[in-house]
Amino acid sequence: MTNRHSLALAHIGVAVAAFGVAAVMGVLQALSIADVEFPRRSEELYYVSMTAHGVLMALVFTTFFIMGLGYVFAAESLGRITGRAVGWLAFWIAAVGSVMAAVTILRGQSTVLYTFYPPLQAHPLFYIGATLLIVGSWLWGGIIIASYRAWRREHPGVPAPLSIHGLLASIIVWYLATTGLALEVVGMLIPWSLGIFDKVDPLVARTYFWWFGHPLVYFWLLPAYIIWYYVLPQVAGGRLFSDPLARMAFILFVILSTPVGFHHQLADPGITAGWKLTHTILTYAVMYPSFVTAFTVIASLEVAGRLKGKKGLFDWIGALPWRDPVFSAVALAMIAFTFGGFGGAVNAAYAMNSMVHNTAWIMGHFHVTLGTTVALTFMGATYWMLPRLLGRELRPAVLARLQPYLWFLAMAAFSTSYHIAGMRGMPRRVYSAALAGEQGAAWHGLTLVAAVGGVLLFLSASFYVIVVFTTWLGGKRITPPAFEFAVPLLPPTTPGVWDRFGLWTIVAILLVAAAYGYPLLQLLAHPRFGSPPFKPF
Ligand code: HEM
Ligand SMILES: [Cu+2]
Repeated sequence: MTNRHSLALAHIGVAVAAFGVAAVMGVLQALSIADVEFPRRSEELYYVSMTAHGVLMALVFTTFFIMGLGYVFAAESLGRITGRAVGWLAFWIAAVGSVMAAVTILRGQSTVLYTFYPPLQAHPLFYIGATLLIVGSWLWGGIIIASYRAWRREHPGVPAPLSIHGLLASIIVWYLATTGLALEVVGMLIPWSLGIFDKVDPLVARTYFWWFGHPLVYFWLLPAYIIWYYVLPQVAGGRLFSDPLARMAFILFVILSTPVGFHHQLADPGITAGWKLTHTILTYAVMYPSFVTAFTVIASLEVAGRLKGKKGLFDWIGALPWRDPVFSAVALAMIAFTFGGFGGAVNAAYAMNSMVHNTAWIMGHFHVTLGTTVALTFMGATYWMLPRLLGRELRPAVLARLQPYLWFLAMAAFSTSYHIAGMRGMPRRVYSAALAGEQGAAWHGLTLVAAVGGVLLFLSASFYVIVVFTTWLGGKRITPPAFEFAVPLLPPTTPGVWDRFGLWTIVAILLVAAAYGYPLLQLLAHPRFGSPPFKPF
């Protein structure tokens, strides 16, 4: 490969391949839950497949895609990737780690679901593989930071391009998040799986996991927000409504995305109500930058419609390029987030959480947020990048055009039915809703609708994978279009308070220390008994 974007392309290729494999598993799970028979259906296959689906989608697809996107932004906005050779090393470390983890899952030795809560125990190579994926991503973050610093030396006194501002925010969030994960995996799970410790404390492990698990969602979301702020208005023919608001939003995520993890542990013992409440309040605070994002991006799109001469209250919406898959994918992803955000506010509320905790509602929720807001944005970003990276036209164009709409409609069926089933008490992660007797009969219709949604989602996923690989191998050659980014209505001239990354990182570290220090000390000081490992199959 002589393409100057080969590093980015390699990452995107792995991401799309992981997505494709995981999509097959997703549809099998949806059928199984609805009690639809298919060859070799079994409990074991269901849990093996769900572990693979969750890990490949939530960890491999997202991380590789974000790394690829980061290299594109560094090359285009900074004009450089400092340490390309290290970039390839990081790619191979992450790829080998992902394959190691995937193989132990598919061999049935790591059926621990993507949250890998102990005392469920996986094969040591699962934990080591996951660690390597993270190590690769750490090196990637270092390369982006090094590229930024080299650019900075040549451009003193100007604010970083917005894509890089957002990317640096994502990387800081990622380093803060993965510190928790490293404490859990390296400090507890790897030695335990190797037999060095015979017991592990599930509560401490879960606390480290959610220290990682919530900012993880912002590590997915912030790169999507970069596309919303910086690419979408340009694709629509508009301007970025406000540059400082965008910069502020990214910094608020740096500060607020981590000290909120207890909202996943509202039902866990051993953490006092006061700390749970503190994290809940911070969770509501971290919704604010998302509201700012929705406002700014929609205003930017309105500018696009106005520039096309629309004067009415809503007629500018029809003037947007809904037939362009880059636009439709990203815009539908944003619409999905209004539902996702609503559900998230329910999950975070102490009392309402107890109605939906660990029910099918949760998987309805994260398929609209991660599975649509993030994933559909990444699909739109793929359609934006591929012609520019490869110098080829998207092909087959009609599949690319249909794919985002099909995903959106299929997800509406899939996710809405699981939300309702969850409110009727259906647990998540169940092999077959029909097993629950009479109660299950009440869920069965909903799970069937969800299964139809799952099949259509799979169809849409196949369209995406087909478009990516057909374009890559056989798309019509064109002069690559330029990477163009949205221009703010009022471009910034000097760096402001939101450009002070060093300061905000310190604030973020202090907040994490405050939010986790004392509760963790309490947990570690309790008399602790620990649990021996369990392997369900
Ligand atoms: C073809 C499209 C998809 C289908 C049909 C599908 C279907 C499913 C089903 C049926 C489950 C099982 C939930 C349960 O029993 O509790 C599941 C779990 C999950 N899915 Fe998807 N999904 C799809 C796409 C995605 C995407 C795009 C993502 C993220 C990028 C994603 C992330 C997850 C995660 C993290 C889990 C949780 C696994 C666990 O509980 O350990 N899915 N999916
Ligand atoms: Cu969370």
